[in-house]
Amino acid sequence: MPSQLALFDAEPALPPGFRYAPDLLSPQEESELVVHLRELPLKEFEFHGYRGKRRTGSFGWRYDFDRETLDRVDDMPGFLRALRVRAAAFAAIEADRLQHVLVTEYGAGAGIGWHRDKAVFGEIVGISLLAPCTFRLRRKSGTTWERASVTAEPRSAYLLSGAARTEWEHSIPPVESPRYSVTFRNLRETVRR
Ligand SMILES: O=C(O)CCC(=O)C(=O)O
Repeated sequence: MPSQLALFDAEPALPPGFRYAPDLLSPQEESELVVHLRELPLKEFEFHGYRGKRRTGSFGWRYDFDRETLDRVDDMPGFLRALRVRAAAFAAIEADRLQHVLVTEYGAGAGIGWHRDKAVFGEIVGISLLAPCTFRLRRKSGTTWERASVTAEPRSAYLLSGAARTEWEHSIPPVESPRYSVTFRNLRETVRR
């Protein structure tokens, strides 16, 4: 029988469909990627006039939050296509099924609120660079929330699929120093154009 202390100490289990790999990239690969990411023409994220303290850029496809449309945009540059191969291998998805990528730059003090990604997207593979962050997950359970979290370390990858993708929300509290995330998403069959 586990002791009561052990029960209180137990971390809530991560939701089904969530996978995490701590060292997808080497420090050298991370540095090279950051050089490329800093050259991208990222724009301040804005949603119905609200500024999210993040800068973002999309390739392949771009979701327009104001118009609620998915639009074709420039193809991924070579360095993101190479990263996509690594992301796809981790997620056991064919690389060309990850047709969209979102690059997000979080300045110190920036985070992202609770949300589920738009239904036009299927699985999500996120790669974290520079600062670590707490990747939080929650799901409504009666009148309370089931919660789980993981530290997304620099150079790590996470996969959101299954229930973790469709039933659970995620959020990231403000980071202490700059962080980049590169999130590859696949388009659901019904919206593929
Ligand atoms: O930065 C991340 O890893 C998560 C990004 C995210 O949740 C989003 O852009 O919807």
